[in-house]
Amino acid sequence: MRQFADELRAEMIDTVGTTGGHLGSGLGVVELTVAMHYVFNTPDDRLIWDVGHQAYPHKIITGRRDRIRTLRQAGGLSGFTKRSESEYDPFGAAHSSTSISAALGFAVANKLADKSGRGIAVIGDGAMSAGMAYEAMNNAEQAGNRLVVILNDNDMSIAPPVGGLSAYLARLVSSRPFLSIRELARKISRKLPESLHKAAHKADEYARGMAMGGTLFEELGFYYVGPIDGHNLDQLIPVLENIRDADEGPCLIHVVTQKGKGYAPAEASADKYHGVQKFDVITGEQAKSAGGPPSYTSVFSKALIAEAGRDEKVCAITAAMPSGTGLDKFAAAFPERSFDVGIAEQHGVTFAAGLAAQGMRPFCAIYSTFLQRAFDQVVHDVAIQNLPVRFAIDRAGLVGADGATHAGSFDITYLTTLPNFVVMAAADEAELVHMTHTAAMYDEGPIAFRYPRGNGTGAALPETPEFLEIGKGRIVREGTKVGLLSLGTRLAEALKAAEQLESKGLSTTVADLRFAKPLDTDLIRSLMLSHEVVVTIEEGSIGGLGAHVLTLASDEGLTDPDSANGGLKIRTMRLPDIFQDQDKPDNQYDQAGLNAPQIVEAVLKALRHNSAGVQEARA
Ligand SMILES: Cc1ncc(C[n+]2csc(CCOP(=O)(O)OP(=O)(O)O)c2C)c(N)n1
Repeated sequence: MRQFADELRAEMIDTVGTTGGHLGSGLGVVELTVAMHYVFNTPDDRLIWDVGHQAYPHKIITGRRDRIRTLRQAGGLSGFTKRSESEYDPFGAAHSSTSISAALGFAVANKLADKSGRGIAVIGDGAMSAGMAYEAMNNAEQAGNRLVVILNDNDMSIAPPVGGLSAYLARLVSSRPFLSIRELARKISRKLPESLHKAAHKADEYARGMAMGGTLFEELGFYYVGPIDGHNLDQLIPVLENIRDADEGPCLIHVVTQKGKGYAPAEASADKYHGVQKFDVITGEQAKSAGGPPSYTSVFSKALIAEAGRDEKVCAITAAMPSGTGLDKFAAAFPERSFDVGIAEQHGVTFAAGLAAQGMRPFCAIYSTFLQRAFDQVVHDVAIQNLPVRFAIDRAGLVGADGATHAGSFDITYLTTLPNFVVMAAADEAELVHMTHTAAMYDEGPIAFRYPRGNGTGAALPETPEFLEIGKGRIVREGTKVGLLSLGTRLAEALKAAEQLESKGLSTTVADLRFAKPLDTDLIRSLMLSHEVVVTIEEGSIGGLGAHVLTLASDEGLTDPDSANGGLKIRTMRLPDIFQDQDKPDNQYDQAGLNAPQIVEAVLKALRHNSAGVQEARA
């Protein structure tokens, strides 16, 4: 078993060296993965990895070794667990803290069907900071011994973990030595007759309660076992076997592991190689990114630091993503105005609402995909009360290797539907600086601005940021026949398309709308009245800019045959109505049909439709 674990670890290091991806978390659970598959009867016992980023060793030993080097690439294995990939992935993930709820669902379904399979959740200490984990534990009783929770405590989230729970787990670990085999035997021996065992168990709990208080998990109705050394197979296997054979109610096994275990460069690095580029296995040196313009994240981070320097009410909130959002730099500059709330987007948003109601100027920096989790807080706590919370929405649009679970597809749609909201999208990094400033200055209500993953366009950054007039776009290029209404960073593609259209004799206007809400109705109306074709382009799902522009046009009768511009043709370009798999972002936009050639094609098609198409249809 030891040798098998060592080989698995080596295979994983070699793989991620060639693919890049999540390394530290998987290295930390190599022994746990081996032990779980050895002891439990997967796939009938449903093994659910929280987040799923630590599941590479699990993938290697569940029939996917031959494809493991396709991880995170087009057509390859997902970087997370995925139901369609294997019967050993009973539940897909990528957003955190869902595993206990899902495992409970499996356990209860089996109970109802009188089947023996368990729901087994493996959840990290970072993921344990989210409310959902507690909501699930609060209901766990229903599952009886069919629910097993393995708390994989490596004392790390992506960044060091934060808050009272993390301190509590650290106290639990430091106040109890790892259980010895003898203690284990005493604690969970099945050899005792049931009644004696129950009495012994009660006495044991009582004694422990006297000494240090029952653990939080015991208070929630779990049978707590731990802490256990998660790299010691001689300890892991008997514990898991005992739990497997126990008739005790829901169990929580507290396993202590080390992120990055067994690979010196990972163990030595501050983030334990949570997510890495391809790297040299011998030296651990990661491939340098190609260089080029600064990332949107870093431009935002600098811009916000400048705002906070001018205004002491500016503060910032991250939900466990300080480096991903650039707020690590903000925290270094303004530690007392920076808040990492842990993986707790919902709490983070309502916390920001409270700060705003008390006169602060909070910036919630949350990826588009993770803000989804806090939608009701955005509606109920922020929008209805019209509180000036600023939302800095990173990773907007398609994100590449992380695939559908991480795509920022929906925020334009879900935010523009809310009364009171101002919603902006940056076309380049200079615009991002203006938008950060505009958000800082705007106290009338909630305001959001979105920007993509990756490097900017190389646009010169403004010395002094401008306040953008709310609800006003800008004309970037003037023409007469075709009007391209762009929102966000597709502007570059819209400009390329305009060049190509011009070369075909189609004079093209390009507008950068800046605001998805409120819409620049004057600009849109005037374009619609003076151009033959108007096309909206956005990096978001159906229901966003395109829907609002169409609604405006229909409300004002701008496309009616008897209107001033009767026969106007409007087309909307947006993300397709599917969950797109991982690929390089450029390819993803190609598949989505949002690159310059496809914009040109949409315009030509609209014009053809005008002459041949419509007549054909009428005939
Ligand atoms: C809802 C949500 N917010 C943020 C993230 C980003 N994220 C991915 S892994 C991770 C840290 C998880 O820490 P932990 O559960 O302790 O697992 P470890 O990586 O340490 O094994 C975070 C914050 C996420 N996946 N889901």
